[in-house]
Amino acid sequence: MELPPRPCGDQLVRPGELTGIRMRLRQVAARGDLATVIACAFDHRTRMLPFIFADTRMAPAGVRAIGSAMVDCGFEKTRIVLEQWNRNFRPSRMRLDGKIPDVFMVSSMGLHSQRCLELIRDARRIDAPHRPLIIAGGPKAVYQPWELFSADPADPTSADVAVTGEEYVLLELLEVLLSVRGDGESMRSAFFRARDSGALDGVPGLVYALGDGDGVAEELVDTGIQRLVGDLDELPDASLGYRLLEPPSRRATLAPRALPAERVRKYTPLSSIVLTLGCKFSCPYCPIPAYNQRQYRAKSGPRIAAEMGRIHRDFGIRFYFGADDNFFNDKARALGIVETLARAEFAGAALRRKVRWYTEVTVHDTLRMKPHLPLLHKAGCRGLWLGVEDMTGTLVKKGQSVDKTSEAFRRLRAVGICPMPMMMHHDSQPLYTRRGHYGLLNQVRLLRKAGAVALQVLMITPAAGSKLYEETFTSGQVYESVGGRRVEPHMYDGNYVIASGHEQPWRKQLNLIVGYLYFYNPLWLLVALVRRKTRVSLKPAGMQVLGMLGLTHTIRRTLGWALRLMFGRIRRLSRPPASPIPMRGVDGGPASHAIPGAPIPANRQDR
Ligand code: B12
Ligand code: SF4
Repeated sequence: MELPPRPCGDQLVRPGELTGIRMRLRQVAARGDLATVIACAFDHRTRMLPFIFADTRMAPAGVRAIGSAMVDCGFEKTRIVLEQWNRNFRPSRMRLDGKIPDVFMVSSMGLHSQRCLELIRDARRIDAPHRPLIIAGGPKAVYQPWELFSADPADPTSADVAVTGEEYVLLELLEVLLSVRGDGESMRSAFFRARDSGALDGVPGLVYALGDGDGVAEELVDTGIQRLVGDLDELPDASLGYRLLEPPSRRATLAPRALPAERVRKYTPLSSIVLTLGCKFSCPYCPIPAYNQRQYRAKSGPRIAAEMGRIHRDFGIRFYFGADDNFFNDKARALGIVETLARAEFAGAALRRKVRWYTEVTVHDTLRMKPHLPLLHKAGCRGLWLGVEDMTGTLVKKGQSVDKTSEAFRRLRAVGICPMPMMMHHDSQPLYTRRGHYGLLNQVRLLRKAGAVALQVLMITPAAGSKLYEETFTSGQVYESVGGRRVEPHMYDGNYVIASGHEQPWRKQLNLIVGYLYFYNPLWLLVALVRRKTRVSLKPAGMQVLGMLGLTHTIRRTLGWALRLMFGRIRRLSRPPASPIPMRGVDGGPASHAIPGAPIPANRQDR
């Protein structure tokens, strides 16, 4: 199921409202002394192609955005802990300036949710009177918030509240809590009072539990779909979060101080940065358009230039990855940003001499930008990831075709921008076809000929919040276990075949490996070295080396699964995971974030 939109005309926060809340919180912050730890959940079993290396060398923008918002509002005592760097971190042992923080936040993608629950479980080991308020957020909370709560008295691993939206929702929540909090009262106690008085029900974008036992949820209240901030220039300065990073270590506890600015680049040489959000296409396997309520949001060129310049000045970071869904989505806006970056100066020098940036686009929109590709290069762009999926357009049509894809790739290469295709393997695509371009290897070959510098091949996998999600389960394609091994959340990353109607799904699993081997191998490394005198010089060779190293991890992690698929018994699910805990909206109707058919509690009269 896709996330439902808010009523037409009510999808966006009023212009200036985020700025207003930031100013109001600054006044309150001066009176309090709130200490906050924000953890980023990360399951190290997900480390393989296509993003191995980038996954740990780019401090995620989500936790940084939340940390930046806290500092911007005056809550300086905030620390960001990345499980990518601190895998032994134990929230039960965290102290900031010698005391247990008031708020513990955890951010998680769906595939890291086991680690997220482990962090919540551990935070709950702190005895109740001293326990911080536990707030969960990030994509897991957005699409499946109920999984962050437990109805099991034997394992009451529940967050206090899940934020199903962005920083604006968190700040609204904090404003309510701080307005009811008494002198010396804990944030957790203020939260319970606010919850019980109904004060949270006017903040769209929250899910909280009601129940008598500590952490045992009897029902979940969903305050609805968030309102989105339309003008991304209103967001707090994203560079602030870099000052909050916990230094990498093997300790369970926190260091006395955050990572010094001069050491930030060593651990995170790549910076992910929000430029635009949203996409006009409606690919049925993708949750992004519905999440954005069909809105397209952007920062202005000057704001982006200033942000890149500041991060470069303060932390020395040169490489930026746009957190875009489709950067070229709106040609005029994209051009505006590109033109600004091409002429921007920072500290007396052209910005483009100091920074390089990369992002995601579609083939269709790249061709619409054809005349402007040289300008894109001049603006510092050196690589684009393109959602090619299936070049023939059989799986999904979003304006791509063999000819169009090849043309887009050739044009990018010609101006010195590396095209990086993202492909999606599916049940009906064979490994190879004698004729035509339908086979996976046929397409990999075409892409290589057209100039692809890196490659991503993933199996189509049900994504929570997408149109196809439920049908993939109800049609019996999604596996529960294979050969006695349960399919775990970290396996929903497209690298494992965990949903297929194919009679020999092990073939699909091996096809992914063969597709990669066909692209990343010593022969093509050699070719890339020989042909280094092109506009992209040694980058293809570098990507070959990284690809081969990454592939060893992919093979090590997924080959055993291929064997299970070959010999093991496959058990299938017949329904998507729904909340076992009854869920309702604030008015007692169905909850916006629940899967249809999930239980709705009878209206409680005792609130
Ligand atoms: C950049 C990116 C990456 C990068 C960088 C990750 C990193 N280390 O930073 C790379 C390329 C490595 C990557 C990899 C993958 N990604 Co990715 N990625 C993105 C992308 C395009 C942008 C993420 C981002 O930085 N956004 C900007 C920040 C500011 O937004 P945010 O993270 O959503 O955080 C906001 C809110 O969620 C909220 N929030 C976040 N945390 C918290 C915490 C609290 C307490 C609160 C209150 C709020 C809150 O507030 C934030 C500010 O608004 C998103 C799509 C998108 N546009 O969001 C997909 C996305 C996050 N990726 C996704 C996926 C599936 C993957 C891969 C599995 C793909 C693959 N098959 O390999 C891998 C996983 C790799 C791994 N081992 O983790 C999915 C996650 C879906 C889900 N339900 O979890 C997304 C959402 C795309 C999608 N399909 O919808 N990805
Ligand atoms: S083009 Fe990409 S971001 Fe847009 S809907 Fe399709 S898959 Fe999602």
